[in-house]
Amino acid sequence: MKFDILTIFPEFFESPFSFGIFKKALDRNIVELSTHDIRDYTEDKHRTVDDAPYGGGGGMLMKPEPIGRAVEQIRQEGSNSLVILTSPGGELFSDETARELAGYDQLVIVCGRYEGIDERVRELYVDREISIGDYVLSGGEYAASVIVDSVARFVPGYLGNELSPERDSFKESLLEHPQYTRPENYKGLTVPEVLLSGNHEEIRGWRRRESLKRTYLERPELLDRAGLSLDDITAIDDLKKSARPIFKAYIALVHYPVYNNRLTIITTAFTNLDVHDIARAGKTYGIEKFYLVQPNPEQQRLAERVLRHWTEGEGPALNKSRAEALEFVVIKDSLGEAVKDIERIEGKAPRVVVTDARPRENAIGYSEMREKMMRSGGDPFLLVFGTGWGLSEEIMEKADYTLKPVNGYTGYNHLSVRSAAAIILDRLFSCTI
Ligand code: 4GY
Repeated sequence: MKFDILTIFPEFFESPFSFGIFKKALDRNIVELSTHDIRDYTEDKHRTVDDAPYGGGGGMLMKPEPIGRAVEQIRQEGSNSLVILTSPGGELFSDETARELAGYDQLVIVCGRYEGIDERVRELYVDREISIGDYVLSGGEYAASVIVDSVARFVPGYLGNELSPERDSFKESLLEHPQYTRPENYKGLTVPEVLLSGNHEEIRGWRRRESLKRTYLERPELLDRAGLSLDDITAIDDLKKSARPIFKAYIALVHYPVYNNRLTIITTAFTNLDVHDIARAGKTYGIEKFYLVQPNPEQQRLAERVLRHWTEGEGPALNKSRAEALEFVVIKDSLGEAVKDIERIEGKAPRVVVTDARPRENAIGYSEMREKMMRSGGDPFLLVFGTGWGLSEEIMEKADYTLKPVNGYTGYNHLSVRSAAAIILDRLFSCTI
């Protein structure tokens, strides 16, 4: 495997590749690395590599001609080569990309500097644009060295015989289990007994379970891609009983104040299906309590009778899990009463999150909201769903966050509140094993 790096700072690469395993692989001719100074491919007296952007706006861009000339000379036509541009706008680099890139005989890596490169270099020369993460570096050189190092690990022979890149994280989409070396007791912390037991079968089982536990607690989204055995799934089911990411979320279904189709404020009627389905979804996703906000006394009585049917008398015997779901439904006169109830339970007012089927300015996206909830350290949130034609402005205004509407790639958007609630709960609290 040959790495050719195009840069205006070739010296950058002197030190990173002159140590350890990479250096050894260079000496053994497993990998080759050459840096090329883009200035050497200029044709003017000042060896100019940058110029101002058309349309103004300040900053400088990398000129196309020197890069084009360099690529044309360096790229080995006909061989199995690929031209890569490192840029924050590229596809996100991963273990999988590294594995794939290791299949080429030559990687030509163009390091962007200044404000970026002329678009025509992309069009004419770049096969793949790769980003190493969502942040901006002062130059593509940092990214290029990350790519070179991680790709090299997948080049046959790079790690020697005894080590395999497959052994490490990410191939299986699981984090590494904890590791210990001597001393057995360090500052009062001792090595887990099983690792001293010499029982390799048990050690293997312990390591696997610890890997699963770390992944489940620290990077649960990785489990989505992990190849799990039934034993693994059972181990994770056990974990679910003892620990979950810390979040405290409550939901409310508001029947007043909401709009009707002419945007006047009304009270809507109790809907059996909505209450049952949202309760069961809420229970599934770890919601603490489900408030039915309904000020109408007759409607309250009706809702209570339905809930009692399942939670008292014969109900629980007929359907235990449905009873469990409906037991956490509480009727309140107003959203304010629900907030007070949470304050009483948690000793802290919840942050209120509202939902709306109509687009609004400053609405927050689902990944951002999920991160906020998962990283709140246990501070409570109240997720509010409207009925009718949506929550009144009075409620929307007072909320801490407004979620974006649930959408597909069509212009059509007419979900029932129970569908929207299920989708939103899944986006915020799903555990994908
Ligand atoms: N992130 N992943 C990255 C980067 C520096 C301005 C274009 C990244 O790959 N490269 O931040 N590169 C920028 C600096 C010009 C390259």
